[in-house]
Parts: sequence; structure tokens; C-alpha cells
Amino acid sequence: MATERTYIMVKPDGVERGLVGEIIKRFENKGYQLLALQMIKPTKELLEEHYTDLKEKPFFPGLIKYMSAGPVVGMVWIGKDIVKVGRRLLGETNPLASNPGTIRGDFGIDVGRNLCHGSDSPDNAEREISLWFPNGVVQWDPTENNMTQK
Ligand code: RTP
Repeated sequence: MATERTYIMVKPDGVERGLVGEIIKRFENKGYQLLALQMIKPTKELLEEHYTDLKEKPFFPGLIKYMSAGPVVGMVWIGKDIVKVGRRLLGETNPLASNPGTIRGDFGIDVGRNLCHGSDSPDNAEREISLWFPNGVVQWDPTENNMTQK
């Protein structure tokens, strides 16, 4: 089981509804470690790059509009198997299909307002971290007993 990083983002509806603390709490309760956090109002270009794999989907324009509606809170988290387990904490893409106990299952109804994002593979996680944190993430490195930048 690999210790890996993932990119978790509270979407504009999650920020507006005051769910940032709740979402952080669920990852902390699980035992994962927060490495970086920022609130930004993303540009259309940044969002189009983030969702580049979905460009041809019919819902793409609506998705960009939804994600542009307000600030987002983007985070880098680290821990064992966090990409897969993090998505389990978020729930299914469609909140109505998400089990109670998951973030989307507990707080959401619409697929177009599903509160949060989590990277879907370790490679995509690193791609998204570079995209949203272009200056790198300064993080505690226990093997170095010091701060390192990745
Ligand atoms: P995310 O990337 O945001 O974590 O979501 P995901 O992997 O669970 O789902 P994905 O298929 O990558 O879709 C990205 C986001 O697009 C919106 N969506 N709308 N109207 C629709 O049918 C539809 N399908 C997807 C959702 O906001 C989804 O999270």
C-alpha cells in the first residue's frame, strides 16, 4: 500500500454551504495528513485544464459554469492509499447513489452540485497538484526530518 498524495477540492457549492471544515474533519478523522490548502476563484482556463479529460462530454460547459460560480478550497493530502480511500470518503459522483456516511451521501442531491472533488489516480493526483499548486508544496518530510518542496 503506497503512501501517496491526492488533490481534494471543496467545490463552490461546498464552500457556500460552509462544508469546508466538515470535509477537512472527515479526512483528519480517518488519519490522513493535510499538506497544503488554498482558497481561490479559479479561472475558466484552469478549470478547463483540470477537467481536460471531460472536454467532449455534453455536461462540460455546465460543469465549467458551476465550478466558476465562486471560490473553491483546494487541498493536498497525504497518506496510505489516499487516492482510492479519499474517493470512498467523498462518495459516488451522483450524490443520490452515495451511501450515507460519505460526504456526498450525507450532504448532496444533484450530480451538478456534488460538493467536492478527489483525484481518480495517483498520476492524475500529481498532475492536479502541479496544476493547482504551480509553486510546489512545501511539506514536512519525516525521512529528512525537515521541510522539503515537491
Ligand atoms: P470529480 O472529478 O469532480 O471528483 O468527479 P468524479 O471523478 O466523481 O466524476 P467525473 O466523471 O470526473 O465528473 C466530473 C464532475 O462533472 C460533473 N458531472 N456532471 N450532469 C452529469 O451527468 C454530470 N456528470 C458529471 C460532476 O460535478 C462531477 O463531479
